[in-house]
Amino acid sequence: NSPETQHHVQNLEKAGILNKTKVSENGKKVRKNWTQTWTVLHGGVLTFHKDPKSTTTGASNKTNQIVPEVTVDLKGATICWATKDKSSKKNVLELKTKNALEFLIQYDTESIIVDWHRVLTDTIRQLEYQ
Ligand code: I3S
Repeated sequence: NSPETQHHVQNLEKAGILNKTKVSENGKKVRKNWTQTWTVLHGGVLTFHKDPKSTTTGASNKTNQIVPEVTVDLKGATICWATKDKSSKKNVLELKTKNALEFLIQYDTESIIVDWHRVLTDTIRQLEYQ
């Protein structure tokens, strides 16, 4: 965990809206539930936030609107382009975490998802050396 490696990972930061769904947990397939999520990459951790529209409480309470839903430690994770059998959508990434969670991440605009693929790949690679 050298200062230099930390510096590299800290430079790999990104945020934006993506569509995501969990597809599997501990080797068990779960029912897809695609939702739009504010996604933040920071310090080697990816955080999906709850869709403000989908929260049942405090829709009028601004402080409640952006709530972290899932945090994914990217150390030991893998990212790749999903094969066609994984989804009928285009531009789909498959993220598998060290603790056996699998997510699909998708966005219709290709350049946006290509950027996420690059930054997630670089982050995961950097974390290997920590
Ligand atoms: O891989 P699947 O099961 O065909 O995924 C689709 C379904 O989850 C569907 O919902 P229900 O079958 O639960 O009603 C979703 O609406 C679709 O979006 C899922 O497929 P895509 O190809 O969009 O990932």
